[in-house]
Amino acid sequence: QDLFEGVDFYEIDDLLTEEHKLIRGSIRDFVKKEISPNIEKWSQDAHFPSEIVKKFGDVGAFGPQIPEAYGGGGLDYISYGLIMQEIERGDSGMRSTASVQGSLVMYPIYKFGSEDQKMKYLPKLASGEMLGCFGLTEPDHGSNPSGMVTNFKDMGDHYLLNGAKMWISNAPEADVAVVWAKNEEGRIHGLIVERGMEGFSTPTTHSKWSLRASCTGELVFDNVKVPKENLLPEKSGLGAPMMCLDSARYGIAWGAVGAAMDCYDAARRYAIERIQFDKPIGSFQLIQKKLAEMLTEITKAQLLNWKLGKMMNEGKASTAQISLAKRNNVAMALAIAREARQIHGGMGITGEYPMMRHMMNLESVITYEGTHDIHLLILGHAITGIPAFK
Ligand code: TGC
Ligand code: FAD
Repeated sequence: QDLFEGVDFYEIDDLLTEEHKLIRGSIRDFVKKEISPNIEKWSQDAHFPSEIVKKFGDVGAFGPQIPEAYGGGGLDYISYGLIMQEIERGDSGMRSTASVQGSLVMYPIYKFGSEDQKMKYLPKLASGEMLGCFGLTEPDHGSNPSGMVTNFKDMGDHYLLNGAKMWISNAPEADVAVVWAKNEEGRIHGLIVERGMEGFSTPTTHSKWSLRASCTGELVFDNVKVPKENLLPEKSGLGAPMMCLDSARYGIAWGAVGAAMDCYDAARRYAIERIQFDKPIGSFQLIQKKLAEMLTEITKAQLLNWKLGKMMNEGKASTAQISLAKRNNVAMALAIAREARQIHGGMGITGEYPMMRHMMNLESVITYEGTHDIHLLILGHAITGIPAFK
């Protein structure tokens, strides 16, 4: 039974509106009902529950920050963050499904798409009638996406797309892919590629030890004819996918706090219940130190998220500010998952408790959307004005 009640040591709830708390409550209830009872089995079986897509749509988890006119929730960025936090409290892979759909598929179509593209895709993506994925990373270009080789040629009445993307969340089940590719001049553009287009395939990536309930795959383009109206017209260059990443990385900063809270909550309960040397292990100072440090780090991360959310709402959060939060919060969650696992002793490695699953999931989260070190370098660039990437 999922007994989670939330962590709010600093009364950060005072900074939230009634609407924020209602939204958080409804997603928390959803996670307890739809995700927690099943997530261990889905993860152990490496099963992506495709029925969750429609359910996410019904509960408003897809594109909460997209205007209602296009089927989104019309909500602010703090609501969006709270939704990601609650879903990742359940599982990082489930949050991946939702954040890719909202920030990496709906957001670019909303921000860079034509009115026809918005009307065609956004309502269906918001309702979960369609699932999308985002193709930026390639086998030879991960941290350095500007080196991508996937390309398209203007054939007069259509574009011809060739290349491959790797490590793409949702790919094996996606109906549409927002794909970043270079034109003949080497300029990056976004294209909407639909399942069923000839020459387009999405092989599944097997044998992951992480995000096992999320489906990951490749996108392979072998002379795919893409209609000209599928090019996102309003922005080109690497800045376009990077703007999508700003939104998704922000959601991950909140999501990681959810995973950390779940691990802390489990560890606190276990420390009080588990008896060794005739006492609850929570009476030992070493265990209390672990719990006190977890609570401290979660509280700091919550405050960071709230302030970042305010800046996102005002449109003034910088990429480096988002990097700081993503980097800090994911590393914090991973450290807490490890400590919480240790507090559970041998029981901690089983699926009876969530920490080991969170810990393995967070190894992907600390890698995708920019690795821990790439975010450090983004901060180094902001501090010194000197990019260390090249
Ligand atoms: P750089 O020279 O810095 O920039 C190239 C052009 O892009 C512009 N730009 C931005 N514009 C708007 N917003 C941003 N955040 C921007 N960042 C960069 C920049 O102004 C420049 O424009 P222009 O007009 O001058 O050309 O680029 P670089 O090639 O040196 O690379 C910089 C670096 C390394 C920081 C960047 O490429 C990076 O962040 N690498 C990490 C790659 C990454 O995060 N990939 C994520 C793939 S998607 C994913 O992982 C989804 S997982 C989802 C899930 O399952 O939840
Ligand atoms: P590399 O770039 O090869 O990096 C390897 C190591 O080198 C890292 O430690 C890195 O920090 C370090 N490194 C690289 N460059 C430098 C440098 N200049 N200075 C110092 N160190 C450096 N991508 C998508 O486009 N869409 C998705 O939906 C998506 N989903 C994903 C899901 C999962 C489960 C995973 C694991 C990845 C996903 N990714 C996705 C890809 C992800 O964004 C990349 O894995 C990530 O950006 C790192 O790229 P890479 O794996 O090629 O590592």
